[in-house]
Amino acid sequence: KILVTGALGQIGSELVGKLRKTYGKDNVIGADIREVEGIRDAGPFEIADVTNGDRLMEVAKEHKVDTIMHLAALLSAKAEVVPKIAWDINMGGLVNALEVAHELNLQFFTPSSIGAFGPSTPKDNTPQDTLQRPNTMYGVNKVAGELLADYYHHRFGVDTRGVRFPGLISYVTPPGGGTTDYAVEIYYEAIKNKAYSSYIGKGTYMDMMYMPDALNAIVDLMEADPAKLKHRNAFNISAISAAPEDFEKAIKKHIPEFELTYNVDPVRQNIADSWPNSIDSSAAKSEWGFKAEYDIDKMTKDMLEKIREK
Ligand code: VAH
Repeated sequence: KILVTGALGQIGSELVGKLRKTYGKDNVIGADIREVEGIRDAGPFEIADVTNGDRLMEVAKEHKVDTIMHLAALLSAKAEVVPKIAWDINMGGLVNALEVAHELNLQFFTPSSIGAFGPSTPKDNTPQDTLQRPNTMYGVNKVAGELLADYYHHRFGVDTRGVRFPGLISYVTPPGGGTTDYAVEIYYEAIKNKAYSSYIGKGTYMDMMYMPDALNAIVDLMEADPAKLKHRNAFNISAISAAPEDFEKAIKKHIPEFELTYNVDPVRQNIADSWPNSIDSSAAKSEWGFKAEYDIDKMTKDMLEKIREK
């Protein structure tokens, strides 16, 4: 049985569905700080604030879970607006979730991010093991989170695992407060207005991945043979390295009159500039068989179709 925190978020809302399809509806408990109409019709759901460790423990015990997937967090741009709150949620929530995993001997997953790298990190084909001195609160949270999850593994034997997610692109639940969110907005705007004004500038490369590949990566990593894992928190994984003009090119194949313009937001541009252009996923490929199915053209075709259906 799996407890998923952040169940209403960009990853959590689709991860719960994927896990219920894979392991059975009643074996996946969604938890978030609030509930939405009808959420309990889809399966077990609990209201829990991850900064309340006792509540998290109570929910995990009540549902007799054997795994916790901790997705509740504030993303990069939002965290720069409220850094202290981001610390409390991102680190307070994480240590509470790790304590639950430790006390109840649960398998544990939490994502890191390309945001765990900073301006002094090698930007092209960023290695699995390299310098990590991010200069954003989110990045500080992600590096500290990686070290904390590794600590619970080597100190207490908790089976903690994680991936460094690139920017995730999905059509189900739009992300909130991220830096890579332009790559989601662009598809919605392409359908609605055949135009989009990007807050990230031309030539700004970042790693990206379609949500189905991200969800498969979580399941594949959690099901991997632990004896083969030389790394734990957290594996570099990426599918696409792209700049705004690459999305424009891919979209124009379906909507030829699509117009991309730029109105750079310095705050989010600074964050994006501090991140790698492309990361090296070879450790994930060799240690647990990571593979991505969607390149930018295959993702674009599916995104536009699915958004049109919505
Ligand atoms: C963000 N989408 O933009 C998240 C993610 C790699 C980016 O961490 O903050």
